[in-house]
Amino acid sequence: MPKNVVVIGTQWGDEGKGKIVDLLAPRCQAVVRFQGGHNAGHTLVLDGKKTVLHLIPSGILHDDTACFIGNGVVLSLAALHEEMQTLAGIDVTAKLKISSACVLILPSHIALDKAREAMRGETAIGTTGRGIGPAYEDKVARRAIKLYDCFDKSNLREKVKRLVGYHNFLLTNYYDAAPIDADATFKELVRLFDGVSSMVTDVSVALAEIQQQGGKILFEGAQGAMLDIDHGTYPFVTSSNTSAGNAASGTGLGPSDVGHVLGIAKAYTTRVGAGPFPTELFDEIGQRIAKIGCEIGASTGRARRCGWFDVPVMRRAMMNSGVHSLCITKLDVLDTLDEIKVCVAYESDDKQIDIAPIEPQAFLDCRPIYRTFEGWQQSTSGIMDYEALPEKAKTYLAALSDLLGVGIDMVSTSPDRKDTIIRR
Ligand code: 2SA
Ligand code: MG
Repeated sequence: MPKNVVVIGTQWGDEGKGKIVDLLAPRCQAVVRFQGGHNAGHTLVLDGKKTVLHLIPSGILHDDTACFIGNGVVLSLAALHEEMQTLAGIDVTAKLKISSACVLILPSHIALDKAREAMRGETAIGTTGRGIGPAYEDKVARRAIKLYDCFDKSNLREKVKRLVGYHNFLLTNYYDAAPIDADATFKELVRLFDGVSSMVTDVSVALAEIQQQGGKILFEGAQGAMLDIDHGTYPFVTSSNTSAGNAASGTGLGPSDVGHVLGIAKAYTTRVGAGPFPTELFDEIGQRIAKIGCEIGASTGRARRCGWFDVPVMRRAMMNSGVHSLCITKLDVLDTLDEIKVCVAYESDDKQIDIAPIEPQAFLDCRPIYRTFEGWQQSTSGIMDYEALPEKAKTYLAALSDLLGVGIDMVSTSPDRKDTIIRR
C-alpha cells in the first residue's frame, strides 16, 4: 500500500467493505472507523469461519494491525462490550483504541429511534433501531455525552440526568412511549466504562504518530454513499456522512491524509430499509439474487432489496467521494443468470439523466435505461486470477469500468478473504 486508503461503499451499504478491509489490513499499520456506529454489519470469512463486526474495525483479526474507533463514530458501550465477547481468542483490549471524543449512544437514544419510527408509520425510514439518528442529533445540538465525560463520575451523573430527562420529556409527552431510568443508565455506563477505559485515547494524535513513523492508515467506511446524510436519498439515509471526506473529520486527520479512495460496489445493487431504488427487481430474478447472495441484514436480519447495477447512482457516489478506483464484489452471485442488466442512465420527462439527482422527487421520477449483457453461466466462485474469468464476465466488468471512467482494481468472487482478484 503506497499511501493511506479509505474504503467506502458506493451504493446503499453492504457492498462487502468489511471483507476488503480485512484483506488490506496486513498492508497497513492501522484501521480506523470514522462514522456510523453498531448499525453497521461487516462480515468477514476466513477459511469458512464467519465473523460479523458492527463497531470494531475489520482489521481486528490481524495481529500486527492496530484498530481505532474515531471521533466520528457514535458509540454504544453495551454493543461494544457484547461484540468483544464474540471475539473469543482476540485480545481486543490490547488491540483497540477508542477516541475519547466519541458521542455515546444511551438506551434513551434507542427508545427515541424506535418511537420516531413508530410515529412515522408508512413513511418510516427503516432504521436499524440502534439509536444512531438521535445520538447524532444530540451531537449536533451540542448536548451529547462524550466518552471523555465518563472519567468524572459526578459530572457524568449530572449530564446523564439532564440528557435522559430531556429524552424522557420527548418520549412521554410527544411519543407516548415509556421513559428510561436515568439512574440505571448512569450506573450501567459506569460499569461498562470500567471495562473499556484503558482503551480510551486521543485517536487523532495516535494516528498522526503512526503516520509520522511512516505507517499507513486504512479508513474503514460504514453504510454507503447513497445513505450519506448530505448526498444520499434524504430523508431515507443514515445520520452521518458516509462519503470519503468524513474520513478526515471523523478521525481528526486532514483531507490530504486520506490518500487513495477505494470504492466498493456489488456487481448488482442492494438496499435495506425504505427509500427510492430505481433498479429494484420485484420478480423471480430479484429473489434469486437475494437467495444466492444471502442478502440478509447483518445487524438486524432484515431482507435486503435487490436490483441491477446502477451507473447514475455510482456516478454521484464517485463524485462525492473522489473515488480513484473500484472493487467489484459478489460477481459470483450473477453466475447462473442468462442475462444481466445494467442501468446506464435514467429517463425523466423524455430527457436522459446521467447522474442520480439529489432532489427526492426528481429521483423518484427517474426510470432506468438498461443495457443488457449476456450472462456467463459458469462458476466464477473462488477465481483469483482475472484472466481465468469467463470472457462474458470480463466483458461485463470492462463495460462497468468504461461507463464509470475508472479502473477496477479488485474483484471479489466469494465471501472468503482469499477469493479475491487483485489486479493492482
Ligand atoms: P440508521 O439505523 O439510522 O443508520 O438507519 C438509517 C438508514 O440507513 C440504513 N443502514 C444500513 N443499510 C445497509 N446496511 C447497514 N448495516 C446493516 C447490514 C443493516 C442491517 O450490514 O446489513 O442489518 O439491517 C445499515 N445501517 C444503516 C438503514 O437501513 C436505513 O435505511
Ligand atoms: Mg453490512
